Amino acid sequence: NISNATSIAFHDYHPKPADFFVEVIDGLLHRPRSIPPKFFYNERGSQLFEQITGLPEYYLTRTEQGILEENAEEIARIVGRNCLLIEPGSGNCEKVRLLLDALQPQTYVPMDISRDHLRKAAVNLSADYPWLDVHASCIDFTQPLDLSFCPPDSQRVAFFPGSSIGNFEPDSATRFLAQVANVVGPGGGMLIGVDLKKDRCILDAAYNDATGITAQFNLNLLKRINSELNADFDLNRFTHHAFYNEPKGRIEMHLISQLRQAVHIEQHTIEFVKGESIHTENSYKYTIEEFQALAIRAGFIPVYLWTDADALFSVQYFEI
Ligand code: AVJ
Repeated sequence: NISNATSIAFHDYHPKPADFFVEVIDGLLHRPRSIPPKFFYNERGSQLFEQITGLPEYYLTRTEQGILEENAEEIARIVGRNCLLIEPGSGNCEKVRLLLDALQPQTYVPMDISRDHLRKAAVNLSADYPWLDVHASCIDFTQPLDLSFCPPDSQRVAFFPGSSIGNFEPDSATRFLAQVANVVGPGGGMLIGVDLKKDRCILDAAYNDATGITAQFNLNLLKRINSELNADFDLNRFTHHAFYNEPKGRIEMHLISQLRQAVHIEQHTIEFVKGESIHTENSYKYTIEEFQALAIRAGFIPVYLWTDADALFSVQYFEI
């Protein structure tokens, strides 16, 4: 399982693929109805998310990028060079590029469940960073990660950008970070992008863009269920609804049934009353203090953090 360049290896942990049908049916039969946000990202969904990251209202991606770019040297000083860099859910491996020249890690371990995307992304990255040892690992990041292929003595640092942590319920976020802590071990670190609490108008706008790309992104879930699970959702009878739930500190995305209707998925019939919602995503926002407290519960110690001038977004560094 080693590809043809010397600086790249591919490790397959054979992650169990999600059962789209079972999870969708389960989510739709329970009240309140829901669909897990991980299913947004089919080819069309990933394309739409790409478009979201370029929207004027969606400050997250560009702000995090700015923070990483402007502070790359300082981040490298604080994190330390020559580390072994692990990225759970590395996707296209684009964000890590902002750090590699400054950080000069010895080894980079991109981890993703999507085998083909991982392979492509790792090959592209390796071509641009021939000095870097890339160990692409096809794994579900809830699976235990065996890093015995890596130099044992280098400091392990996890990189988890994009406020992906916002998709977890705070309790599962704590459990997930505890697992990360376990993987990086004593002396290890974690560099994580966390979206911050702010004026709700800014948050509401980021998930209700004027051009309706986020609405398309949300509705694409139903399109995907129609084409992959042989369902008959009428996309004109559901509307995108996103709002900041202030008491819970999260953006919620829903698809709202515009009328009383029945939808069929294989042998199942799901009846919606007018105004009934399918909850499709939570995106938690934290204050710096709240997130540090969460990371501390997971076993981390806050070391340093960076934000933009408007304190929209944070990149936080922790150690064990
Ligand atoms: C990829 C989970 C960070 O929560 O902002 C963007 C996903 N949803 N617009 C986010 C998303 C709607 C995004 N994350």
